[in-house]
Amino acid sequence: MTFSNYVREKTTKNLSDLNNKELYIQLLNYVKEEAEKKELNSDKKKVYYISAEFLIGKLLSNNLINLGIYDEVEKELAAANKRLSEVEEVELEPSLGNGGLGRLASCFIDSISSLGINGDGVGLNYHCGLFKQVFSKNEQHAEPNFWIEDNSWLIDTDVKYTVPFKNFSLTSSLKRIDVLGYKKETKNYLNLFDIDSIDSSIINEGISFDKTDIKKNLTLFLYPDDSDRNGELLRIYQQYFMVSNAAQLIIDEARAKGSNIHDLYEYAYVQINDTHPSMVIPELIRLMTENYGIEFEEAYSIVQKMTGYTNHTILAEALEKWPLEFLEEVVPHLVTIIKKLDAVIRSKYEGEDIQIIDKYNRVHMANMDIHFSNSVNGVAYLHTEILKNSELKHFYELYPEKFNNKTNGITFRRWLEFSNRPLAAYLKELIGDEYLTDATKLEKLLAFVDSKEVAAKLEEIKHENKLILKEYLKETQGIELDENSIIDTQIKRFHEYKRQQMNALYVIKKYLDIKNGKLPKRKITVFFGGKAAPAYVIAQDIIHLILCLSELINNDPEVNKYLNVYLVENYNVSVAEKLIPATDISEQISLASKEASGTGNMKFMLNGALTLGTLDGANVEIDELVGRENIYIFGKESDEIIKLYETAGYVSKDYYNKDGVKEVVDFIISEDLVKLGNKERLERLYNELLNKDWFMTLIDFEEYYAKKEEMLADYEDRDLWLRKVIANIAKAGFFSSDRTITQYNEEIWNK
Ligand code: Z57
Repeated sequence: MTFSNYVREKTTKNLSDLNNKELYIQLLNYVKEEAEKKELNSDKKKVYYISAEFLIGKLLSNNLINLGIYDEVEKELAAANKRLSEVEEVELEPSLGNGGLGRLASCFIDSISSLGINGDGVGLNYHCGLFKQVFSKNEQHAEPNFWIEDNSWLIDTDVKYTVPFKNFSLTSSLKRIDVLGYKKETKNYLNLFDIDSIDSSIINEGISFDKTDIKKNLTLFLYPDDSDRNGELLRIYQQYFMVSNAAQLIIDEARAKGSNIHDLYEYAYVQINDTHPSMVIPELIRLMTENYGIEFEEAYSIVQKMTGYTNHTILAEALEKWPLEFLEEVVPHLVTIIKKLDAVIRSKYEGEDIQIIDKYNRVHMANMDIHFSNSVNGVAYLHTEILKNSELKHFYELYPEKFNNKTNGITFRRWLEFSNRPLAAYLKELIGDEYLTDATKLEKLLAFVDSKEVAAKLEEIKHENKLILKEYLKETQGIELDENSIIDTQIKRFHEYKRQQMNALYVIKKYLDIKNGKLPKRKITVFFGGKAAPAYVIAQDIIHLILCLSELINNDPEVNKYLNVYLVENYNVSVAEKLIPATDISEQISLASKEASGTGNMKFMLNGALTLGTLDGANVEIDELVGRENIYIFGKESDEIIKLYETAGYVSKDYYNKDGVKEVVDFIISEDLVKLGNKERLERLYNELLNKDWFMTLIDFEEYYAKKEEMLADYEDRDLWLRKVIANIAKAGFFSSDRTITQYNEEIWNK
């Protein structure tokens, strides 16, 4: 049934009689009914992708695309004088993730479903999700983001489990979201566990709330840390609640299919996304031994056959180590199992650094995962090599067969087909639509690298996307974008290792250049976007610096003709979908060895931006695929950086004292800037850069500046630039999450 007929049947009205909100609700129900008709995937073995985060983004358009009815619905609406893009605006964005890790999980469930694999996501239904970022006085403030409305994609079920804690038990309730594969007859679920007694009235100002009453707060908020951690009890409550529900679901579903538990590994595979779900290992063992009379040794060897651990970082602060006393306070029944697992390892192996419980009585979650799973993977080639050769060296020596790489990927349905309609349409015209199911087919574009016509068309599409972005930013953020400027974008969580502060130093240098009469050939617009964990002071200071620079530069008539700087407010998936297609320069400038993979880098490449980056994470693979002539690489390499850490060989003052660096860094505490901001913040950041600079901002600054100048010069050679653009799009196929998931499926889940 067409959408207009559906609406007529449900409401006796025509599309033109409904407003955007009403249309949204009708579309939501229409899609949900279509989804209900789909069968679940039903292969004997089912994958459970357990993750504390699923940064799914808005679902309406994604579902329309996967159902194959986006164009049709758009046309029907247009005929009624309605715009689908305006209806899409009505949907609130679910914010169940922080950044890359959560977005990866969402691309993965899209691909699992699109490949027809039997695999669900399992996580938590945070009522406020990640905080909403608001700027005032050039600083970030955090506010709760209520994203669940009466009409939503969540589907109630009557699945309930009892989750035991030390002093009480909680009853869960399971909410589901349909995960529709691209043009597939079958579907999967995203399972989000929740409790019915959440009480948002305990929220004080901002996102502070009473941490003590678990019944009221368990799934109220997502922890706002990304690649860094806050050791709080509530986090343990959340994690255990998530995995106990997951483990009970897994066992129930396997039993329903005939498992006698001794053969559980034939019915289920659990992918552990970072260490947040690691307690699923002892919890499965606990349930098997307590409820099904299985011996401890057999229980852990069953679990060992059905779990895999994915590592997403080498940053020590992000590797979870829970104090045993915290676990005792929340889940003493699990501590019993963890201690037994620790004893098994202690009796077999000597090395202190591979034990589960260390001498300070902290439980190393990753260590438990590595011993009691059959697969350990990194998320990009370089990252996995670093795990094997340095971070997890001793584990690799013990279990070489467990280690494997799965380079991350992104779903092209969301990150091309939906977010860049003009490019997707043109690609279809040029090379057909096979790339939607076999992304390597994008290589057909290579035949057009020298085509002036294709180059001109791609240039036109980029311009069109800049105009779409301009309208969006004007409406939502009050920003006046110059669509004729070069767009240079760094969007990701704020973290020192990602070095937004180095980009800010570039902005300062450019500002000083312009003030000194060294003018750019063409106007440059620098975009930043990202949130900082509220507890991460230096990251907040970096945000402050950028907001101050933005105010200074955009209001200086001498400068704003050549340079604009914006930090977009509340960066999220929806903002990314607009910024990426309009961008020319993709900033991927992390300190080499620190960014496990990155996935934004892949999205930009696919959308025709060129990468300015270090040889870090998946940039290394982009470089290899496109060739050095199609990417802008600068900076020290990972080996050298790792050595510098080992020898404490980096002294930031040595770099600061070089010509041309000092005046740029000093500008942070100049009168011009301090008068726009908070002196304490700017001085703290300045002192950090001078005296510590743990993530080595200054080590690559000069090379970074020079490489960006080269890039800006190349941009003026339009033929040259667009040839590179074509080469990048053509080679992006490797980064489809369909490729990544095919590898997980063949090399881990069904090995
Ligand atoms: C997170 O977003 C990532 C790693 C973490 O340990 C945590 Br906690 C959150 C990111 C990495 O920083 C990215 O480099 C990577 O691309 C992404 O995970 C997905 O693997």
